[in-house]
Amino acid sequence: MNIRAQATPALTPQTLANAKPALQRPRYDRSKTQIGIVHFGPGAFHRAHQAFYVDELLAIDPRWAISAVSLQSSGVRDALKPQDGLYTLAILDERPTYRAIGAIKEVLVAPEAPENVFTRLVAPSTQVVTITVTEKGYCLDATGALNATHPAIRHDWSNPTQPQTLIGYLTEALRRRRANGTKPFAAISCDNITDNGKRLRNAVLTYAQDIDRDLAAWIEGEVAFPRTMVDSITPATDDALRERAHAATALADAWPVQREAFTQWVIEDVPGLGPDWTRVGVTLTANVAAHERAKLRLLNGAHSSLAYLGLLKGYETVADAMRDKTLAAFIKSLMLEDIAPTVRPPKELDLHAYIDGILARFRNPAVRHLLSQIAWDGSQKLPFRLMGTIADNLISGGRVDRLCLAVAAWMHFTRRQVDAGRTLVDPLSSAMGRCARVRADAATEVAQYLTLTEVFPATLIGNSEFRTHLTDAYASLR
Ligand code: CS2
Repeated sequence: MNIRAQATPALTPQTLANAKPALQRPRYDRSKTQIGIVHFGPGAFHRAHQAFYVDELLAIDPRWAISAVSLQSSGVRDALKPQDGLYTLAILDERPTYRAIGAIKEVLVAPEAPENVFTRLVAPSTQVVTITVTEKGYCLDATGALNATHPAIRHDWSNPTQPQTLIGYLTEALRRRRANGTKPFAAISCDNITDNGKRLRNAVLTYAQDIDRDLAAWIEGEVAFPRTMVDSITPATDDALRERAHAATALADAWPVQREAFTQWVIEDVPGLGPDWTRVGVTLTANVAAHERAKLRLLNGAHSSLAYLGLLKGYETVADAMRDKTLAAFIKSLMLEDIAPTVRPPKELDLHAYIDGILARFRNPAVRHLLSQIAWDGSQKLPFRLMGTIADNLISGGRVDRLCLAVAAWMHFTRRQVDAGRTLVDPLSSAMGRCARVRADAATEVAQYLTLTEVFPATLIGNSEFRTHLTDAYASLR
């Protein structure tokens, strides 16, 4: 339903005062905020997570408003520009709450006006760049290094002042800042990638070295690329949310976002992070790795396992799948017995309580999280979420059969999608489609998937114990 078509005022700074009291207003004067952060990838997760923290921050310090940059599409800009960047954040609990987020001052579409993006990136007032471009946005190869054969990276190397990629934009912006004598910004990856700060840093350094070795050396010595862990379950926006937000606020919001009440942001404690993030509940620590490993392997590993197994059983949402006692028990055992032993949690984290908390979050009936959304981009997610755990268990003698069942479920999911003529949302959809079309015995079909070296590390491809467990799991799901 197009809510805008009704005689309902749209959410704007002017109409905000007339919204129902249920809509929490920004606790600061937006007209007095200045842009101090550039964000790449203004998707739902950024707007529900980092922008929420910044909205809290602006009530303390007006220097940290966001200029959001989309590297591809204009959808978010088209939706938020008429709203002057305002949007509704629905916090999904037994009684949902609604909050007008004012942290985003503008949304730029890089291909339309790249120099506007660079103006923001090069401004001395911009001290922080945050990033949620999803795993595929970094243009990395199977080893986590910059993919030098990636067409967009090849383009940027040939046109370094007119880039298309995140890596290209960051490098060119840093080149201009260095040329102007401006201190660098901190580049803060907020994507679900193992050691995200280091992988981003290495990708930028590899890219920069091919352009200007002195620039690369300056970046290496001067630019902070802190590691982070981010967490909040953020279902994609749908018309049901637009209608709920409209009913609760009496305003029409073209693109509200929603998330669970739980949110966590852990950033590596290094100099030059811009604002005092701890004032809004962000954890600064030297030991991000422990938080990240626990979250990526336990929450995200369980999420992907539940998604593919749940979809094969015909469920639609995470909560639906968790109501299946067999599946819920499987996921709990997978987490407690197969994944937890590979996690070295922060000393302050009670792992069992953490796992129970994740399972409770999965069961939350107020959060309608589509399994099909989690199933997107499996080729980019599984290496971080399951393959490392499998590799560790093969070395330690831990169980891999249940982990392999999850991987086999991903394979069968791709086959079902292809057989049904449904879209495979994945950067490797073509290669995965070729695997899915093979009709042979289980071992042969599995061997075809094992040619996907972006998904399966060489150590697993060459491991006969892994191949046996994976083939058995695959055959059991046929
Ligand atoms: C989910 C994540 O869609 C997915 O792949 O597993 O977005 C998950 O909801 C977040 O990482 C939770 O913090």
